[in-house]
Amino acid sequence: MRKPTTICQLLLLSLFPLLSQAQSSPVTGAGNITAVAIKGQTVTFTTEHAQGEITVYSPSIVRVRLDKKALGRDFSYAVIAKPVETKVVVTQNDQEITITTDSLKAEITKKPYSITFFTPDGKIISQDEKGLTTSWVSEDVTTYKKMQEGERFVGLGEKTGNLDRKGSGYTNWNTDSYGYSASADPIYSTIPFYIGIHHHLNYGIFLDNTYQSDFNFGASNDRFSSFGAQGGEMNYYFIYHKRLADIITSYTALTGRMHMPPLWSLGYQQNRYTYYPDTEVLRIAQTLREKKIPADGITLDIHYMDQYKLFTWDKTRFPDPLAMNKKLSDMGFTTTVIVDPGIKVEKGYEAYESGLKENIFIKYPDSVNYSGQVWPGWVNFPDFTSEKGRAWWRNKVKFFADNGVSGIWNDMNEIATWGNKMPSNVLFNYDGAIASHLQAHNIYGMQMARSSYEGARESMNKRPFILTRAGYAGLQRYTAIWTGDNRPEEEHMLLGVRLINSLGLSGMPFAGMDIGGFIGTPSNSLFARWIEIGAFNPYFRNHAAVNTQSSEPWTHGEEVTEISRNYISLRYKLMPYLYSTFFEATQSGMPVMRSLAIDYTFDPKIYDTQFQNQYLFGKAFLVLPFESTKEYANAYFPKGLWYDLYTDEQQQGGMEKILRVSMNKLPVYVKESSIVPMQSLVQSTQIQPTDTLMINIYKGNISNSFVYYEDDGKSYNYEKGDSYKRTISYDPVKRSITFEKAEGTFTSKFNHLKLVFHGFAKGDKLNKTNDETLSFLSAISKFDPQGTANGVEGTAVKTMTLNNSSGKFAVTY
Ligand code: NBV
Repeated sequence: MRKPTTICQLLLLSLFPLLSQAQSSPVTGAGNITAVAIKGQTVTFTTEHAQGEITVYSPSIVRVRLDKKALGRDFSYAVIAKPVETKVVVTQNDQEITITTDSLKAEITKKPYSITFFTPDGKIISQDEKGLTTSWVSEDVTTYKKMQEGERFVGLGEKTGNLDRKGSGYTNWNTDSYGYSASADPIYSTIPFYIGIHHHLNYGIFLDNTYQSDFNFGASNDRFSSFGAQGGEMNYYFIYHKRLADIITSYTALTGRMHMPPLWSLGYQQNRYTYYPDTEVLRIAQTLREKKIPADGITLDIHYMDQYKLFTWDKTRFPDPLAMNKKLSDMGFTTTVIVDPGIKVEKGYEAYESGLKENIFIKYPDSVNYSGQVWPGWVNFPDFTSEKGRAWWRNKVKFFADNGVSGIWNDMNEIATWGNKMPSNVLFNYDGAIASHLQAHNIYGMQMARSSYEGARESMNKRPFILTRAGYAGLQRYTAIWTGDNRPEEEHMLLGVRLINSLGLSGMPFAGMDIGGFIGTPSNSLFARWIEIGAFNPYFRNHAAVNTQSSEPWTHGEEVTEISRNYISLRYKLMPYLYSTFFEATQSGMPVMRSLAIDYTFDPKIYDTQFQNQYLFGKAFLVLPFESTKEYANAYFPKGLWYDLYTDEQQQGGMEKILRVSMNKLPVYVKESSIVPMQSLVQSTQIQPTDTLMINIYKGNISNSFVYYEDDGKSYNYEKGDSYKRTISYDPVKRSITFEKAEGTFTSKFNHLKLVFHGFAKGDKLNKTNDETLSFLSAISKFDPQGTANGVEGTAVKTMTLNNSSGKFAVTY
């Protein structure tokens, strides 16, 4: 039976509306739009609780800003692009504002504020979750997007977890993560950019906010995906293209692209925490040469310094660093050294004294320098967010140039300190608008890498190699990155593959992981598999911690040494392909290591966790990384035709296949219609290969083109056009391979071309046709139209050798 309502209850009920009004909600939404101003490509508006601004950056990029207060200084460490003048139509009525470009339409509802992005033909690409849109809880601002049916999420930089991030949430707060677990979050760097995929559509969202940020892709909720930060503005860029690759290109148009790396940095790098004294460094270099393991880099970790003091050498271990580096250089090696940001607090120590004098250290609000503890003991930290601090560092970095060092490895720049609890009230210049540690934390590492890059570029008079552990969106403009202190475990090796793939999806092409795992000793088979995969990573370095077994290939026995030699040698032969692939990264932002989500975005199979580690290395190679413990493994071949790299055997795509795997062979396939330039084997990139460039062409049914690129590999002359660039295209309809006229002022180091045709029928006759203006047919030194059967049934490898003239010509079959 229902109890009668008491007078007291009646009184409470009648008071309830008042109570709920009086108790203000801790969540503030943007509310209704109350005023709008349209100026060119920008719409500014006021809502009940916020100020907003929407700007068209290009037909495919729209920026959205919202703040509870008036919009603040428009400043970014990540974005270097300005809005491009674009055809935009903006209309409004009482209910909504519509912004239309050639590529998309944004509809902003006024009551309350909410934004939806459409394709030109009216399909929803992304839509605010209407009840939540953008709101604040204290200083924490979040934008909520309706979760679309079947939506997937990829990218977000260096994040553990699956390729498809649906169902997970992530935090960005750069963190020193020694021996991190395969599901740890956050780890070292922050790239708040992801790509959403649904209904054969894909879009990118870049939240440009350096405070701790949080992303939710349907973790603990069935309603929305969201992104937000613990302070600052809601400031995001929405990017729409039909192809996922173009989203990366637009994102890197905003945040910049990498420069051409020095060629030597693409070679094999031998690291150790730490090789010393100098004789040991030279012994390692000598052994690599004796064992015919090609290598270019040798790296010195913290023990090269005098008591871990930056810009010093331990004079007992390294009495004459310049002489050592000269010897290494004569052997074809280039030296990289580690730097940490902390400057030892020690009277009389030059770096400390000059830092004090120039007042470049970060401080508490009462102007006392902040001290934290790291290797040298108590240290102060330069403020890389101030021009003064960066200039000081740039000047200091000359020390390395003077000592024959060409690579600077920026470690511990999250900032990492003992205790890992740097106070929030430490202040940074933040380029003219003083910021607390909360705002500056995630940007510190990138600004340190930037300072190292700028200083080294100035003083070394050639391309330096810069490596960093921490970073923020846009770091690709200055540095390469590695994935920190990983573990010698099968799971970690595959995680590393996903981390590098995810970095690549997020505009960061030059990335690597510690081959073999940092914090311990891998089994022989794991090391072998890891080296095989490393040969197909953008940055290829073997590294291991102090107090672990030494990590050179030969420490794992004869068989593993042989496997390492084979795969490292293959990488060196592929150097023309790899260097050209890096050139592509500098032009379009396309990563070197490509998650299959880039080319096969809408194929659900590639997100299956058993296939999610597979990737393309450049355009041509499908790499299938499996645990070294597996004898059989299931692979997925995306649609098309694939060639076994080792046998040329053809494999149809669009299907799964169980492969037999063994320790000495990483399954790698070549995509149909691929064009793969290779050179003869060298032991270092400093050694000239023979003057024949071998170009492998794989018969296929799709059109393809490859931009072959060369320059001196060292200087910045390429920025002035001193490069050699040639487009080679494959046309299955015309049955031709065309070499366009070479562009640029650089003379190729290859005088001859050897074309190697894979998968062509024995009966395919090859003919070379010239551009009318050229007559160098007689220059063909060898023409073998019959080809040589390579043992694979039904196919033949045919070769053709000719002079490498820079004019246009084609080969038909
Ligand atoms: O400088 C020593 C190490 C370095 O070898 C490693 O690669 C970094 O990630 N560094 C971390 C300092 C801490 C090691 C426990």
